[in-house]
Amino acid sequence: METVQQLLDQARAEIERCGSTAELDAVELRYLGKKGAIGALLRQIGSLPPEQRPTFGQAVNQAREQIEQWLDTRRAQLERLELAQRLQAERIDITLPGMPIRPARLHPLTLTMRRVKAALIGLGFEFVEGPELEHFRYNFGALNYPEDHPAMDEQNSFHVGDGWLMRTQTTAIQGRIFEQVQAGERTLPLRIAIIGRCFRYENVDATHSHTFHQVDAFMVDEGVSMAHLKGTLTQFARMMFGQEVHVRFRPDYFPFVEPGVDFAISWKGGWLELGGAGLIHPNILENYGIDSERYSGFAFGLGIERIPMLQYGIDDLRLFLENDLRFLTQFPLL
Ligand code: FA5
Repeated sequence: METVQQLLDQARAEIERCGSTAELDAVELRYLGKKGAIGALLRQIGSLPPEQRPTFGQAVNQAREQIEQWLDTRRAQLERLELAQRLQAERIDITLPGMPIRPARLHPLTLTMRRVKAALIGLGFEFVEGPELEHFRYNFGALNYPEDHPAMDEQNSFHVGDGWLMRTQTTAIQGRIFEQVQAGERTLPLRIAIIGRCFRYENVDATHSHTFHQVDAFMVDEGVSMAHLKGTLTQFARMMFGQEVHVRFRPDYFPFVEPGVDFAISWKGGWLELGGAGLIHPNILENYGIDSERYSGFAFGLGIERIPMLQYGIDDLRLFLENDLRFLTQFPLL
């Protein structure tokens, strides 16, 4: 009997010392498990004199019930404690302000292209789309390039094969539109504009990229002259840069215009070239069956990147392609 009492005292002390339900499980196994201390006592019964066996058996059974009860009580305490600890650890402070959702914004080039588009639509141009993967026939062929013109050199284009290349200029749309005129799908007069990506095999630097954007616009009607071109580009420049802006036209050569000019605007005491322009070469009109005695047209093509570069003081156009948020988030939302 003394051993049973000792066992009980020991069990009670151990149960009280348990700091977690896991420790309690281990104690339970040591006393009540198959190979536990209670089982060992019961197995001793056989070695006792028969008259002692019932009392001993009863004492051991009572001891087991007692241990079970202590275990239950202690388990309930420990479970409450552990739940409280978990709740504390996983606590969510619902009074903290939430994570702000950053408003999406438009890319500075998109902002610029929207303004360019609005200005030209305001001047009566209809915007059309053209493919970025273009055929040599439209990118160069239809545009009156002499056979050996250096601009057609492989160096300047990304050739895809079978006469296909990534368009190097949005002027490539002209041949497609003139074909529509020839097919009777469009009628003169025309006032067409296109804006989009162009690609050139370039040595990339702060002002030249392999991928950039252009806007082209052209008009064909009876009696279209350089005066219309200059008036249109002057008005466009005012809409984009303000009433005070000055424009400059200087002679330049492009195979698809005659005469050809480069177009610049006044900027910070100097001039900034935006692109090229001129009267559509009569050869092109004639190639598509348009009577160049009766009809004439002007065309211009401008780089887009230059515009936000000078408006926002950006000195490297590669920033437009890098998609670095530190750069992109500096622009107005709209
Ligand atoms: C042209 O591309 C002609 N198609 C423009 C034209 C249209 C002339 C209609 C006459 C009539 P140019 O190669 O100069 O011309 O390019 C026009 C503008 O596109 C340049 O002034 C520049 O602003 C921009 N540009 C050209 N190449 C790049 C480049 N690699 N990276 C960034 N911008 C470029």
